[in-house]
Amino acid sequence: MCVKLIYLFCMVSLLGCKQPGNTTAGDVQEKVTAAPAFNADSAYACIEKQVAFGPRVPNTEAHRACAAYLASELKRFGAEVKVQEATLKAYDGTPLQAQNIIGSYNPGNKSRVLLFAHWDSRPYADHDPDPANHRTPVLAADDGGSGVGVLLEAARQFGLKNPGVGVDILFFDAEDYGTPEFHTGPYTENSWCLGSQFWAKNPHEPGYKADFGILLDMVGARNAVFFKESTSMRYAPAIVEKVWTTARNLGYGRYFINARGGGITDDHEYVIKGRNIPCIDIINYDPESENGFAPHWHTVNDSMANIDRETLKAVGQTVLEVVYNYDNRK
Ligand code: AHN
Ligand code: ZN
Repeated sequence: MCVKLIYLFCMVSLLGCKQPGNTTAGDVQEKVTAAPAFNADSAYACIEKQVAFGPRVPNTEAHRACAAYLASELKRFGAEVKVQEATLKAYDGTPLQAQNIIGSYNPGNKSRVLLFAHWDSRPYADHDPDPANHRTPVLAADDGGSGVGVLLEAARQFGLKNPGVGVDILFFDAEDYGTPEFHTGPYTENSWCLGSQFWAKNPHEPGYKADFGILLDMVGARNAVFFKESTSMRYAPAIVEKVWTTARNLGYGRYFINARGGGITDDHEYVIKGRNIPCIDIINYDPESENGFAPHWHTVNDSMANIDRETLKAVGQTVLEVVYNYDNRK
């Protein structure tokens, strides 16, 4: 009788008290789904910091300084950091001193999510309305800076709260050194995405695999629109649906449009084909607009003036939600 009473008392206190450790099934479920709040101010500051170096064009001092900054930030946020150096050949034969920068969380976990963005700046504003600017390097607040800014803030959150799953944040170099519009020689499609092409053939870890990947490209502009990009839909339709549904449920449906966009040559293509990892590209590209990309794209106006915290929040919170909710045992 006495033992039974003690047992009853223990059960009541176990169920009744919401102390740490005394979790009910409902609490456990809540914990799995609780992504931390993405701080858009912090992402914005990361973009400002990159832009302050000047255009991060390969073979320049700004590029070297920014690479050191990115690696040290990832370390500061608790990631295991690797820097992959390579000399890559540009469309015109110029040797580019490139660095792919990788920050890993839970490196021992076999189940992994790959989050990536390019960090280099385009050497030519060759889409500027003024031809006099075509050889001016781009500041790349949006085209380069924004994806990195969002992922650095995500990294800070991974350092504060373990996402459980393995996460690799990969900053690709030399994405934007593609054949310029003014070049009179042959146009080569594979002149873009040089850093990801190299990495796909020489991953930072032999045989590297991830369950899926998400590329962020131009995710910082005011009123950005993310359509379901074609290559993503072909190779990773389930990931597209997961991300777009998550965004809609968070109230970000005005950014993540529930319609198909065009196909974009981008880093995800090389990660998909080279490493057999299903990847998607979240990219500000409107198939119904005149040139598809935002008006500041590859112009001297790709500055902080276009960057909007609300867009950063929509993308960043969606990515955190997907990562913290991902459980490959489900
Ligand atoms: C092409 O223009 C072929 N691809 C666009 C990839 C890109 C450039 N993303 C950012 N800058
Ligand atoms: Zn670009």
